[in-house]
Amino acid sequence: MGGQSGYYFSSQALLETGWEKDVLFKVCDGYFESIQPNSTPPSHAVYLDGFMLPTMANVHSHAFQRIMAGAAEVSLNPNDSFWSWRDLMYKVVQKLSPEDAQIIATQLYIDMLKAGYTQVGEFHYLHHAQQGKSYSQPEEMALRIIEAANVSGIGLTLLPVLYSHSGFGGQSPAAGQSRFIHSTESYLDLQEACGKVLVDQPLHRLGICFHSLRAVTQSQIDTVLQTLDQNRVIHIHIAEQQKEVQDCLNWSGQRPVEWLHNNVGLNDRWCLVHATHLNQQEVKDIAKNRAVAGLCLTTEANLGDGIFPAVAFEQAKGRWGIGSDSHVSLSIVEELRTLEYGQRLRDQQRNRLYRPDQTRVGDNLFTQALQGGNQACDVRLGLKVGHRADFMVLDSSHPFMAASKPEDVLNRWLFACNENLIKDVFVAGKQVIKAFRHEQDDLSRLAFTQVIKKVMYDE
Ligand code: NGQ
Ligand code: ZN
Repeated sequence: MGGQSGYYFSSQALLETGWEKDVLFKVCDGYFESIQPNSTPPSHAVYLDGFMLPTMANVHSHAFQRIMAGAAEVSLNPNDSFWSWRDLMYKVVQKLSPEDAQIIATQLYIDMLKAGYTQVGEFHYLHHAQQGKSYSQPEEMALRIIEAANVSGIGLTLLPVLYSHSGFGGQSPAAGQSRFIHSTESYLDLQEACGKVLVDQPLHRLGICFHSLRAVTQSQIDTVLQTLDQNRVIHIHIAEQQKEVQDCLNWSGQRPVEWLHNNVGLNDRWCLVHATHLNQQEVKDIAKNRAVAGLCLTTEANLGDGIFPAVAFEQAKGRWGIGSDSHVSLSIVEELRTLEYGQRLRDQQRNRLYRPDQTRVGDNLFTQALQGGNQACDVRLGLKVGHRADFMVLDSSHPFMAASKPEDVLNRWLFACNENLIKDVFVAGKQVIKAFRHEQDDLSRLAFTQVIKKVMYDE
């Protein structure tokens, strides 16, 4: 699937260098070939009516969990927690067929495009059939994810997950985890199979992924990293819950991020998903080694994880991206707003996440999430020559947009708009969302409705 070629014109566009007027974009085979501010549009250019922004990568997704979003908000006991939510999630997992998984992912990825995400890091661990039985081809479930990405038109950073154990020190997996389990050898086979499928699919990438330090041993991490391509990104869940930090301390005498830094080493290939519970040294170690913190604000709030130390991390010039994870929300607005508001509520102060060279909070949040998302998902998004021609247009009929000066657009959108303002979305020059709609909307929504009824309500 190649990209599109052509000319696009926007009267206000957010380039890497800031807002520019009357910008003419030449796109060649899905990539920006030239970008000219203060241009006159040629008659054949596609005219973009509204503020034009980059789209961004969603660094962390478990597609299948979309089916249970909003269905776990019922108190089952006074101590409901991340761990009781996980028990419910394991029950849902047992019911999903490959067809169901594909239908859920297709609708999810369409909704991501509508939300302004055009690349998704799919942290993929639902590998096997019920009771851990093998499918005839080990990449069966990965193929479903790839097909969903292709039908929707989103770029996929496929992160096949190595998941072998249920707790630190190589504890045997639990029954509820049987569909996730790979040995190091079978994982390397899966990686090879996925690599073959993704050749010649230019929107997609392949990365390496360990579920968590609970799920793999050090020798597994070492073997995988020595065997696979040294350029690939590496994702892991880490330090999300206090219990996980405590279990890691009991096992090793070190905290999770501390252990990873000391025993494996961090660099700019790593995306540490959540990294919620950090001490000051861990903040510095992640930042100094240029790893990305993959923040999933709405899921972390939903699961009661805790508040990421974003002010300290920003001061250390740490890199971070955003992910929708369990998909209780598909909204860049809600992720970024939740990040900033969590810091305000904790500190009882305003305007927390700015930088000396960017005092507009919305602009800083958007820029950092864009850059961190690129690094974690191994893509280059943003309106710049050489980058993939992904972009979105905000609805110019909204009074805040109609009246805004460009420098106020991100703050107005991120802090004061509740309805979705993302009207049009393009991936590699191709329009995938047109006036808030995707061409597969009707079919996909109907199929998803039926899967929800079957899986969640036994209808
Ligand atoms: C997951 N989700 O793998 O889907 C995890 C929960 C676990 C989040 N961490 C399960 N949000 O960590 O064991
Ligand atoms: Zn996750």
